[in-house]
Amino acid sequence: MIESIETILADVPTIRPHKLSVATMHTQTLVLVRIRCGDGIVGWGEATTIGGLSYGEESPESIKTNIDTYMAPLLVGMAADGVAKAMAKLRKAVQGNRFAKCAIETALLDAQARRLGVPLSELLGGRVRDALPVAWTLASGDTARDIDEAEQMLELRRHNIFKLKIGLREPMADVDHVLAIKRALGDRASVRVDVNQAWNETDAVRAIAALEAGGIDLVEQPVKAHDGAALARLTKRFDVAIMADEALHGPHDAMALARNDAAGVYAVKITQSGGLLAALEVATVARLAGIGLYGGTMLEGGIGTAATAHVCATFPELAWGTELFGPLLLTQEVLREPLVYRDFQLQVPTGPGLGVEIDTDRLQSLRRH
Ligand code: MUC
Ligand code: MG
Repeated sequence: MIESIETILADVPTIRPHKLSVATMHTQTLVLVRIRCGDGIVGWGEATTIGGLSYGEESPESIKTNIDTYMAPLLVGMAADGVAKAMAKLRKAVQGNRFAKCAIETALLDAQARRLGVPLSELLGGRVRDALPVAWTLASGDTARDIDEAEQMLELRRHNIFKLKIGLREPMADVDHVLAIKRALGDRASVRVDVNQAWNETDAVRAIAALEAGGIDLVEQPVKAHDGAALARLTKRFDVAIMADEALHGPHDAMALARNDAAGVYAVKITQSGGLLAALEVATVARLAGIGLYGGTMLEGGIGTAATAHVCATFPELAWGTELFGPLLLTQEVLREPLVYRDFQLQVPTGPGLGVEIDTDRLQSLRRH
């Protein structure tokens, strides 16, 4: 039986300011969900967003309030081993709130996989890979600092894929910044950009042409999330791969974008999709439509990152790797044993459930009171 559902907000400083077109982050707020079950098993889930309400329509505080006030009372008392029934009840009674639903589903699935003694990936269809390529985001806002950071990552053999956050400056100033980094790194790295919806279509055409000519491999969400038609025109116009991120809020969007040939790559995010199983559906639509896959992040800590890793480990094709570096951007670790990053890859945990354990003392010191 589901005995209790508790939500915890934890504010963790980042290792440096993280500059996106929509916000500059100095801390990340983790929303952690702890589900205690009658058989003594405890499951954990997580939701994060970026910059309060600047990125998505759920804030850390709304996620906590909506779980505490509306979702937990619906689920407490239900059978803990009936995850699908619990989630069906939640979906029927609660509109939207994809991030909150994702955190709850993660905790229920973590508990159920622990109960069965299997890694979570085995409940999601089974893993076909044990390690995932991981990109690093260069977002200090300073070209020289970004190049130094990339050189360090290459030296450590931690990342050889770099995603640059742009869209804050004038488009061609951003292009200069990106191409200076690409020139410094050459063929030693894949350089990609994430515009976070900042450009109109005219700016996008000009900037993407220059980025493509300069050897950039991928352009993420150049235009507004709601402008699928512009995204489709850009996808058709350019050889460089165009990725949908904010345009992709779950399986229905995945289907609609696929019908319009609107993007060559999908960023699969568990929170944005509304849960782990919905993220698998997004990936299935992509696979059937010949769209490449990328494991996306909302800069989660260890719990959400491990959950996404279990999802991505089941993908037969993962042409664009992942960006599951969230815990590495944080100054404090909430896991007892950190996730392992080695040889440019994240090792997918092998223990039961998510395969990670929370450091409850550390969490106690980070939690908001
Ligand atoms: C996004 O838009 O993809 C992912 C990596 C990063 O630095 O920010 C996020 C959000
Ligand atoms: Mg993005």
